[in-house]
Amino acid sequence: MKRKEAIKVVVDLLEKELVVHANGMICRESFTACDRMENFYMVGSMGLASSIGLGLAISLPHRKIIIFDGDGNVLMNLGSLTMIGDLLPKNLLHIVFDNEVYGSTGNQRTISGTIKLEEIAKSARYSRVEKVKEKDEFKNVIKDCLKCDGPIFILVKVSRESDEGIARVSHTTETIKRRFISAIKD
Ligand SMILES: Cc1ncc(C[n+]2csc(CCOP(=O)(O)OP(=O)(O)O)c2C)c(N)n1
Ligand SMILES: [Mg+2]
Repeated sequence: MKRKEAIKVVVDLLEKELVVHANGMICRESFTACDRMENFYMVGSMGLASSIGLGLAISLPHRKIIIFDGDGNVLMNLGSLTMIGDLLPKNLLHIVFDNEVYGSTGNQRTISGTIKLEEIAKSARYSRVEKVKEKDEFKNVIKDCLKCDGPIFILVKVSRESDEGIARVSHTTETIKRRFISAIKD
């Protein structure tokens, strides 16, 4: 499964969930699939989508918070997983698109091929941890997880391909923030 296909699987099932995106191609592919007010696109700050998602989950317990993360991003901020495991927000769904590379900057190898991120999530007390490779399997898992309490961690194994020339997020950072704040108020 390509990362853009995996992203589309989730996007097609979304309603009012708030989605915090890790930086890089994950933002661009989600923006291209469906640009939503409820999307917070992280620009620049690698690793922090999970920290922002955790903060939102604690502040907005009535809203479902989804994190679109990458393996390189998770590895940069592993402490965030342990903080999620300490606070155990029920409304948090953490999805990691794992291509075993820093895809957005030229496919340099990450260590997610040898270090099992799903085992770290289990140790960090996520209430449910899934690892999926196939699209249909991912569809079924995500449908179920959207209905369940968390914190849930889904590791989605994806290929390294990206589309040449895919659009960048065209909003300014101020617009991303303003739209997202109005989506939170809804
Ligand atoms: C602190 C910091 N280091 C490096 C970068 C450059 N950078 C942007 S995205 C990215 C790769 C992210 O990798 P991953 O989370 O695995 O996502 P992928 O691109 O593979 O989907 C890197 C290294 C950055 N933005 N910030
Ligand atoms: Mg990656």
